[in-house]
Amino acid sequence: TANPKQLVRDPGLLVVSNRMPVSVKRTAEGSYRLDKPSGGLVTGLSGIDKGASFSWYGWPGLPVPEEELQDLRSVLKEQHHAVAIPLDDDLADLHYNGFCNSTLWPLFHYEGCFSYNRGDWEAYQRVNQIFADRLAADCVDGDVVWVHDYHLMLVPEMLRKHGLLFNKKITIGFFLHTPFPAGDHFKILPTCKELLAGVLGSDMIGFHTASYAKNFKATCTSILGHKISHSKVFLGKRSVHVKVSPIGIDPDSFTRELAKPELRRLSDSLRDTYKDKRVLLGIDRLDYIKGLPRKIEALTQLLSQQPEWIGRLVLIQVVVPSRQDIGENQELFSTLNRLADEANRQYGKSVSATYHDLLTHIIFSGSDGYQPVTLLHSNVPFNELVTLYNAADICLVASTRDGMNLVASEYVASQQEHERKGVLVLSKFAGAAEQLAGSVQFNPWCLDDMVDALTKALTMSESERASRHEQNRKFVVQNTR
Ligand code: GDG
Repeated sequence: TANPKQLVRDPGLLVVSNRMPVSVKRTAEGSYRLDKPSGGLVTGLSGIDKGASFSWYGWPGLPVPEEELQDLRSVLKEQHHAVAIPLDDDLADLHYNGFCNSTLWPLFHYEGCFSYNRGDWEAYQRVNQIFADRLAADCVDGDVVWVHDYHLMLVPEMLRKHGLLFNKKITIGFFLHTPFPAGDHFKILPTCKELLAGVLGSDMIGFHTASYAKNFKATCTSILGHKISHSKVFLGKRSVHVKVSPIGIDPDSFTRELAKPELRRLSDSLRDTYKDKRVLLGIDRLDYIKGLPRKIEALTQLLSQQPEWIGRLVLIQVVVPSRQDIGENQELFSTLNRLADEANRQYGKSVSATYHDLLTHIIFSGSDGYQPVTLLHSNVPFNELVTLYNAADICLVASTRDGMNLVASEYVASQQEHERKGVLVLSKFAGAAEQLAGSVQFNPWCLDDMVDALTKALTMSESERASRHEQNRKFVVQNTR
């Protein structure tokens, strides 16, 4: 069912992910607003060369009636290279909140809240088929289709079948942004075979780390019986390349932001507010994989065991709202508020408790009292994000599992011109730990280990900070996106 109009365009790159690079929001007046979502996938892919034949396909995030979608289409395409694949609300819910985020997300992050039901799986198959059908209709000979992440693992094989049917020569890539778990764990999933076969419809499959790639290949052998080599899975007549390509950031965008006088002023004000204190910084989506409660618990334990840091050490933790329909995330938010209140009551003195506008509020109200934990439940604009990265002495990433973690690299990029050379304290279960060897690494399941890592970072000599930073910097500037 190819569209004849499409046949004349030049071959190009079609990126596909669950969501488009912009989210569509309905305004109170009934029109639509387009927002840039915060999240690793969109940041990671924002450096793609968006030539004339580039399109990014995804679900718009809300049901849009067909007649209204027509108006949106040209804005999406012209301004964002985006193509909306509409989904029925109930189907989208079963796919996204059901199979994607109640089954695959916890499974891939080794979380015990994993659940499975056939209705969600059917919705997952249906959504993947809708995506594959749409792509097949739009593809022309020579196109490269690059499918992203755990939401769309069946699309490569579905698309390959279409390609064979219509004799179109397309190249299919797949990249997984999460960890790929060990085979013994993956086979908990009743539909593990179908998912593997779905991904193997690709010509090339990419992972952040060597261990995810190794797990994937081993699983292809143990579950499907395929032969493998160092970088290939063999499927009879065809072979699939398996590649390790850790996602990078654009360090220059941080350097450019840091050079702006307004940013220097904000960063200096923040440093001035905390001049007699050390600042630990966390930037995470609200998600149970990010180890957020542990960060507050580690700070509290450190203050109790080393009281000389009371009054001299603070944690500023940005918690970006995310996947708010997930029950675990709602509970997590209450837990975080409770832990922060307890820490502040136990060790803090005379400060106002709520912060709305991050920088102005911190700068103007933080100086006279002591609030060990400042929790900011909001999305912060890019210039404030860079200011925080730049002004913090330590960046703390405590994920219990994380595909890569771009925050770690962004912190390093924002400390480049900095005389303090801040320390990255990084969970050994974030993919970034395989690359950022200059970080101080710890096991987030062991609070004592985390406190030791923080203590090491706080007491490290200037020369060790500089050499660790240099090791990290080399990776960040060489592995750009
Ligand atoms: C998934 C995987 C993998 C966050 N808050 C704000 C903000 N952000 C930006 C950060 C960063 C991105 O969002 C978060 O990326 P992460 O990699 O840390 O985490 P996930 O969203 O879980 O991403 C992850 C990634 O995909 C890429 O493959 O690394 O492992 O889970 O870029 O800067 N940006 C702004 N305001 C915020 O408040 N402007």
